[in-house]
This record gives sequence, C-alpha cells and structure tokens, in this order.
Amino acid sequence: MKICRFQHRDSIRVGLVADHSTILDLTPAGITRLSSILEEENPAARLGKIEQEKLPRIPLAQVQLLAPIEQQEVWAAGVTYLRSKTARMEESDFSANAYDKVYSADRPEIFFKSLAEKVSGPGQPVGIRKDAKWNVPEPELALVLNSKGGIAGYTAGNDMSSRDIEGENLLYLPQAKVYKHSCALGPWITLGATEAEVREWIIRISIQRDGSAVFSGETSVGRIKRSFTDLAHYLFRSQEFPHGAVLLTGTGVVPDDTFTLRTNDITEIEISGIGTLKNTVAVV
Ligand code: DO4
Ligand code: MG
Repeated sequence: MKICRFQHRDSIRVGLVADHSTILDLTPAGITRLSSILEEENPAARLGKIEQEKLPRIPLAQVQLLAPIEQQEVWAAGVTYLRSKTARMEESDFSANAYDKVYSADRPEIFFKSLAEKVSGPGQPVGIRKDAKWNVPEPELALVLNSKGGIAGYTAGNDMSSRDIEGENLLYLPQAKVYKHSCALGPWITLGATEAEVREWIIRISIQRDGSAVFSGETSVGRIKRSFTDLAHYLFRSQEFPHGAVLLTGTGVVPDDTFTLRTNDITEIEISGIGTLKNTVAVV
C-alpha cells in the first residue's frame, strides 16, 4: 500500500496510489495529513478499512506529487554499506581511519540532513554546490518513523553530497551534506512491508546527461550492515521527535572517482518496493 502527498488545484492533499496512473484522494475519508496515518498503530490496516470505491480517482498526470514529508526532521545514517566505507576511505587522507572504525563500531554514524520544508520532492531540483568540484547523488532507502521511533513506512531518498569537501576534512561533513536542495524524498511512502521483505528490495540509480545515460548502478537493501530497528533506536536515543522523523539509511552505490554531476543532469532513483524518484540537478 502506497500513500502520497500531492497538490491538486490549490490544495495539498493526501492520496492512496491506486496504480501506476491513478491516485485516490483521501480527503473525503477525513485524511488530510500523512501524519494521521503514520501515527496509527498499523497504518496499512487503517487504510484497508476505508471504502476505496467511494474515493475520488485522480489521474496521476494531473497532480504535482510533493515530497512525502510534513514536519519531520530528516536525518541520515552513513557508512552502512561496505561500498560507502571503501569509497570514503579512498577520498580522504587523515579521516580514512574514522570511516573504517565507524563501519564496525556499535554506534552508527548519524547526521542531521534537512528540515522538512527544505526537502525536494519528485521533479524538483537537487543541488550541487557552486564551491564544490566533485558532487554525487546518494540513492538511499529512507525509513519513515513515527513519533515513537517505530517504522511506519519507507520512501526513496537522495543524500546529495560534495565528495571533495567531505574528503578534505571530516569536520566539513555538514557543509558537504547540508545545503540548498541537498535532500530529495519520494515519490511516495510504501506501508506495511516487513524489514525482511524490504531487505530483498533493489536500489537502482541512473543519471542521464543530454539524453544519454552517464552512470547507472544498483545494490540490494540486504547489503546494509545494520538492522533498521538498530538505526532507528540510535536516532531516538536521548532525542524526541514529536512529529516523527525520516532516516536515510546510507548509500551502497558510489560512482567511480572520475564521475561528478553537472547542471541539468537527471537523477532517477528506483527502489523496487517503492517507485522512482526523479530530479534535475541545479547549481546552488
Ligand atoms: O560520512 C560520510 C557520509 C556517509 C554517507 O552519507 C553514506 O554512507 O551514505
Ligand atoms: Mg549518504
């Protein structure tokens, strides 16, 4: 079951994704916020009780999908895949040891990524910094967590990153990771999947430039070293998220070191159990 946030005419609404071309508007069922579903004990069961045939059907082509987030902070886990650890160790000099250690430590790397209102949705720009020379997308599974830290659903995310800034000095991580349009989420949230099912999903990315693919890669969610519950648990330690939180789970696909994004490149991140998040790169 998939739920989305969308703009239709002048209002922002919540919908159920019926199929690849149709949304069911949940407004007549009294659902106008994602949070009212995400905070339910069993979000998929709650939606299952709604009489879907009474809901207005809207063609997907007639709406603007929005990032599936309302007031949650977005955080990100890092170095959760072996590929990420190796790539970071290669790009850095004296920081390399830190990546090596965090990969096998009990405590994961978790950093703040974005406020909800700054997140790009489907079709919106993703940014590369004008003071960075080496920029990449990071295609990541995102956990959608309720205010108690429980996993309510999953969406696709892009943890845009400046590798030269990050590689120069680990203390520059917030500048490499948090800037205008550095985070994208979407196209919607998948509910009701277990961790075991999600670990079977495949994450794919392709990058197009002037109509041709300049990079493509894929990984399996199952290659994440840590469990989702462990990551969520660390995020919620000594913290409160009254609106819930979104947690990116790290990247397992890193283009080789000669690759950097350019303005107008198109990034397409597909997660098999979710859908495709498509954005265009802009210099910010
Ligand atoms: O410490 C660097 C960031 C790691 C990251 O974002 C990732 O592994 O996805
Ligand atoms: Mg990342």
